[in-house]
Amino acid sequence: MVSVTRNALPYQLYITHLVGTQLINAHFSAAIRAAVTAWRAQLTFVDALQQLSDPVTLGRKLLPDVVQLLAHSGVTRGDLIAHAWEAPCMLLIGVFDPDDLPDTPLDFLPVPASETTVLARASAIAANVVLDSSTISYGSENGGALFVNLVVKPGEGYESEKSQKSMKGHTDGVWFPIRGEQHPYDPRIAPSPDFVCLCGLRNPKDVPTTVMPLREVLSKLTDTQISELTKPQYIVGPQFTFGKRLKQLYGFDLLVEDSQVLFWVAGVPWIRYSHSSTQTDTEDSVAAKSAMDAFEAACKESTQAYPLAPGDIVLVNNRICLHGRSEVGEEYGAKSRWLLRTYGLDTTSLEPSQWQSGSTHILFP
Ligand SMILES: O=C(O)CCC(=O)C(=O)O
Ligand SMILES: [Fe+2]
Repeated sequence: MVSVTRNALPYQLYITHLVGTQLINAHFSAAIRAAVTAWRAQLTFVDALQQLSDPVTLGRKLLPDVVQLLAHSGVTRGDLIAHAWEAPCMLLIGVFDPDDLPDTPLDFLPVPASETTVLARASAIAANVVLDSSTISYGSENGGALFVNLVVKPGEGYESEKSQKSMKGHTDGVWFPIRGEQHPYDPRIAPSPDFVCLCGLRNPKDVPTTVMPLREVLSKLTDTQISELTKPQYIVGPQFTFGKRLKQLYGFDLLVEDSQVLFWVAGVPWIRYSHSSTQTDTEDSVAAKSAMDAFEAACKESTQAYPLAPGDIVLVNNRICLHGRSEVGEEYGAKSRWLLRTYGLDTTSLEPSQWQSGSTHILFP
């Protein structure tokens, strides 16, 4: 017997697992593609665009079709949900055709109304609903827009620079509590997303989105380091995209103290981390800081690259996986890199006050 292992799985099992993963993703991609194509064929462009503004109703509409198409391939919805909580991320290749796009926008908003962006958005909504996830946004990020362009912003200053740069491993919405926990400032504050959905529209230089599976990261740490990361001793601030609005809303220093980086949820490790937004307390936190440094190094060593091609969608599980990206570069507009982003969250246990009033998909705050 060859005793090669990957992530502690015997080699043969590892290969079977890999084939299974790719196969289930391919079935999921094909089912979404077929369901969204059929949906789109019945509508005028204006009606299709209009339906995107109500993701709950659209999701309900698309769900039975996707589930039925999956059943033809021998995949149940339960299989898929289990897979989505097992795999760090799901790469769906060729979900939509990217052949009707204007030039890459110069800002995160607005998302241009084109055939391709409509298909991409409907596909992301379909993917989320099958995973028992609502497609959501936060009122405090980009004005509550459900989808945003991830593009290079021209000009001077921090925002422009950041849009060109690489990103280290992080979870999105890091200032928000993990699902199941309450925010210390205000119980109305909704949880961070379960899934980060990135749709590839353009990526001429194959700049990868990167993912770091948490289990792999943790396998490189000592028990002591893991135990430090689990202690409520870290300070978490809001990521840049949320900061300004949150400060207006709360009007005081927004750092959450006594936060954990690592959580054990029903025996499964969950992560809340961003290099730029997570700090340790001052002098007496040597062990906390060194565990964070080791975590950061382990993330770097556990990085997998996903250069999204136009028409692909990646669903990153924001609890059991970190993500980032390589450097994008200076080019903007024209045919430069362009992703669309939205979020997925299991909202079944949310209180009415955790929604922005009057909205079915924008969370508070
Ligand atoms: O550009 C990418 O590939 C990912 C960007 C990202 O993670 C973010 O904007 O939070
Ligand atoms: Fe991100």
